[in-house]
Amino acid sequence: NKEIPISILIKDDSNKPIQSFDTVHEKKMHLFIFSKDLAYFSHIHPNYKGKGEFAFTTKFPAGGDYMLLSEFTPQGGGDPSIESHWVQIEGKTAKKQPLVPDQKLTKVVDGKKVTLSFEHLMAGMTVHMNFTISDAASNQPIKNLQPYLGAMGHAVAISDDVEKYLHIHPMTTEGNGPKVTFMTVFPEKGIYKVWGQFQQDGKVFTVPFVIDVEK
Ligand SMILES: [Cu+2]
Repeated sequence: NKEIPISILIKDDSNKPIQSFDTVHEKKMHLFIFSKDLAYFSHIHPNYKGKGEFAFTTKFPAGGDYMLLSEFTPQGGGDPSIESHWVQIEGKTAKKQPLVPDQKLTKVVDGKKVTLSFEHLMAGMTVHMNFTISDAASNQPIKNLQPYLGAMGHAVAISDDVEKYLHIHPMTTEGNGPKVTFMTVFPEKGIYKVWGQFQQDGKVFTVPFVIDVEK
């Protein structure tokens, strides 16, 4: 619960700082923070200071282990690099939250009712994940989503052992809601936590689901 300044230095194989990074989805770096039990999630855009160094400050909600996972693309480097690092935060730890698959894939977040649906939810094959968003109070479909970081939404999925990570962008966007479809392949069966992030009226909302991917 204290603001902690953190810097990340990106070096190449010969230990030299990488100087230039491509802007991808409007940012040079996308950083995700997960608590070990995946109860806590944060998506941050560190500032690029130059000479390979990115910096940000953040507050961790409790003591314990957190994974910092960054995505960045060295200029001319093609696919994004994904690097992760565990940090240990001092202080009183939170009670570990068990990761249990949701029985009902509908959540209400910030006045929005969000339903997640799939055609097939199996490892190793293409999965279409549909997020359907309505106004929780009026039950009316939301049709005025705004692009968030250059897409109609972003989704991140991570396995319960915090080993397998997926950053998923929507397929061709049809309008501005109420349905946003993402396409991905889960590499292995197991329990994953998924966070969908969308924007309406200039505000980002994040909706989490815990899903069980079959073999
Ligand atoms: Cu980002």
